[in-house]
Amino acid sequence: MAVKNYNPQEIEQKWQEIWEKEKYFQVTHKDDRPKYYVLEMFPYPSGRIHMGHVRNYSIGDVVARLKRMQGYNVLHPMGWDAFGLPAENAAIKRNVHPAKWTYENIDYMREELKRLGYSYDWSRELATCHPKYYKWEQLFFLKFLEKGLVYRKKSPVNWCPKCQTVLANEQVEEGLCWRCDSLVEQKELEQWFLRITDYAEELLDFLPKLSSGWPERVLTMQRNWIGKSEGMEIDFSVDGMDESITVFTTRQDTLYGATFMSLAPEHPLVEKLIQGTDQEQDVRAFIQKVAQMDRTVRSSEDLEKEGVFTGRYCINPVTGIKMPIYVANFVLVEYGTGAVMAVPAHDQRDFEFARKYNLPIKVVIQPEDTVLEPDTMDAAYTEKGYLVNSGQFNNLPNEEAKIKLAEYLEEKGLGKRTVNYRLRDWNISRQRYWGAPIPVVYCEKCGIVPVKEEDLPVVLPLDVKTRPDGRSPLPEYEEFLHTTCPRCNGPAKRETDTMDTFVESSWYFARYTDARKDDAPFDPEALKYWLPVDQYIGGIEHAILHLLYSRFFVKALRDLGYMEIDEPFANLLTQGMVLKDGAKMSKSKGNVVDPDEMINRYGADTVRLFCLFAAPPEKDMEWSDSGIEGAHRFLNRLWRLVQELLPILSPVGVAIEVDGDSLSSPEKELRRKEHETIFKVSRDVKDKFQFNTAIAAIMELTNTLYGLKEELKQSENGQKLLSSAISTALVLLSPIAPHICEELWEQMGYKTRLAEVSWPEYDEKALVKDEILIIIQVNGKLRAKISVPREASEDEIKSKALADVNVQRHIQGKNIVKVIVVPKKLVNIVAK
Ligand code: L3U
Ligand code: ZN
Repeated sequence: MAVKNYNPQEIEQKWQEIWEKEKYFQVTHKDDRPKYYVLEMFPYPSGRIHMGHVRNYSIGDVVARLKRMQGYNVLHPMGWDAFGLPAENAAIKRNVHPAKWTYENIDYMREELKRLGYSYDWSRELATCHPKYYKWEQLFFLKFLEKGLVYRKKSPVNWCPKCQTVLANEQVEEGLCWRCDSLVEQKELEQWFLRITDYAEELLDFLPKLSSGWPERVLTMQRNWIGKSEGMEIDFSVDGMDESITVFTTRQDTLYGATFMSLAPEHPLVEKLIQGTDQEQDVRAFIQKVAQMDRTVRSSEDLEKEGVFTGRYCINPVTGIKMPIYVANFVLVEYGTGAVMAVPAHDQRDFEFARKYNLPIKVVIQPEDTVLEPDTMDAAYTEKGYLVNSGQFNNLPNEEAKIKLAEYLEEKGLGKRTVNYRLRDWNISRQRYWGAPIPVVYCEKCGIVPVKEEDLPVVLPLDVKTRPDGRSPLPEYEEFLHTTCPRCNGPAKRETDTMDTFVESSWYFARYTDARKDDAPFDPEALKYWLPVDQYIGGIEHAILHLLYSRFFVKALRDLGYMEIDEPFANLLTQGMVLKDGAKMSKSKGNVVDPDEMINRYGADTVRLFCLFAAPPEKDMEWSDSGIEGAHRFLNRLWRLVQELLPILSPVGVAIEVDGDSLSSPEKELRRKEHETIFKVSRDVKDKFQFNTAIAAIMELTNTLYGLKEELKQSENGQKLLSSAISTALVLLSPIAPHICEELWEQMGYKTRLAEVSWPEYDEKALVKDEILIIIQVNGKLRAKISVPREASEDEIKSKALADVNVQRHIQGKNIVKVIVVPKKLVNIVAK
């Protein structure tokens, strides 16, 4: 009989059509099974699927298919993070409309994903640039506005000159734009802010509750980003003025060592302090100079600390000494209060500043083992110690002194304990075109007026021409700009800023629960059934931005009554990168492997298998040509095995019940291997996602099948066991390489789809190795141990014993006088 060749293209298309036609992966929340919601971070429709997407989405698909087999009602949706700069920039470059470019990319990439055989419920597909999606986002904006969770203020912002837009703090990486690596500038603009800081405490408090499902690394990154510090606000009165300066410090134990004051150049009091002093001109020049500096540079440790004296002094509330007030480049107005009590002996930046400008250094914390002298110190002492030069607090350990000083200062009304966060409110205004319009208008009479709910969505006009310089066409687009005031019906102008695209990705996972709902953002019942996401999978690059914003959104929407959960993602898996020749695959490095090309050459199953086999999901994975060849060879080997045995195979089921005692030894061996494979694969994939070792176990089972098939295909019992073991291999491999497994399953004569089969159970008893250990003595001395089947005959044991290399060595050149076999125990060879 001619054996059919493995033709992935043919079978993959066939099965994708069947799954689609039979709506295998469409689910509803009206279902008795327990639910499982698995989600991968949805892509930007950038044009083509990247191998990084393939890896991300293959991991998700295995989880989805696996959970279905385990009896869950699995929600596995996909959509498009479709607004944003990349689309706009690409569209400008190619001179097409961002909408056209985006929707065409979506069509193209959807086909690419479909060719990979992912088990998505495509009926829930969404694109965030669609008015039916962002309509609800605009509604949330209005609700937030009503509640005071969104506000407008003028503030210094990060401005990317290349992208021509404002960036959130989270989008500035070491002073550079996260998108285009341009140096970020500072600008003063009226901006819309979401009050994420209202939730700082809760966002922090819930981190430990996530610790069982989230990587520790991500929790730490979020904790540091929120940056809670507990300390005090202390007031310093200004000498000769009716003003005081409030500082925030976590080191009130060093208050006696504060010898000068440093203010941020933007500090609101600076102007008053310098007016009419000799220093006025110098300070102004300095402020101008600092204004042009990048804020990240200003907060870096390497910054050359500079400042200028204001001509004024303030009074240290405990020592009474006059502290000169400086304006300094390293103090940022947005951290703490924008004023720092400088303790040069115990803070490195203050130390450098004091040395440079010859300011007094006073030691107030002494370590146990040495004595610090201000004149000989070459760095600040920032460790633990005992208080000195600190009046009534002398000799206290500094941690204790912190508490004592806090109590003392509060009692005297000189300060109060406070908590400070590093987290800032989220600036969501973007001065770009391709985003969701912010639904407010500016009325000459009424000021800022929200658009009426029933007038939503404020549709982003598509009949505009984007400008080559990247600036938004909206402020000059009259039809959009001019409107009437919802309150007074007078003339008004629309807001032309659009929302940060991270707003769209902060709630898309909830919209999937009923993506077509037209009269409300969510269906409460569906929402309640599906949320939270049980397993979220995506790149570590979103550890702070997206994951923090989404957590905030869920809490804010909960408090508005839209949902009941506290956290969006119960478990998080951050997959590693895809490398080629040790470097991240990227266009600029020219080391991109195109998934389409690989699918054309090897088929989707091979690409999926390789992505999962090459490394555990959390680790970086190195692309290798020999690796993908190897994955392909394995699928071919499995294919040929089934083709060759097809005439004797039958759809007996998986891990069939047999009477273990009546089996021959190769039958037993195969059965044991079959159950061992179920055991290993279940162990590796059910709770942890160690697909690589699971695949290795399935490969081993295939090897065993190759080794035993000739012997087993002779008998009816053997044929049954071969059928069972092959069925098992197909079931276990099916979440990873679903097409080939479905095809072979069908060829074996099964009438049900593999996609509907349950995850197999193993039989504990079948795992027991049915071999026994026999000790071999030569002339009464232990020389070897061999293992033989439990039911081996005396003759079999005898010949195996004599063939052992160690035994051979000891009987070499001697005559065998006698061989005594003690059944199941030992063999004694007498040789002279
Ligand atoms: N749309 C956003 C996004 O990152 C996600 C929102 C939820 C904010 C992974 C890689 C990436 C992410 C190595 C790549 C997913 C490219 C979608 C993508 N990915 N590598 N969209 O299209 O891992 O981490 O950029 O989880 O090279 O694919 O990526 S995305
Ligand atoms: Zn008005």
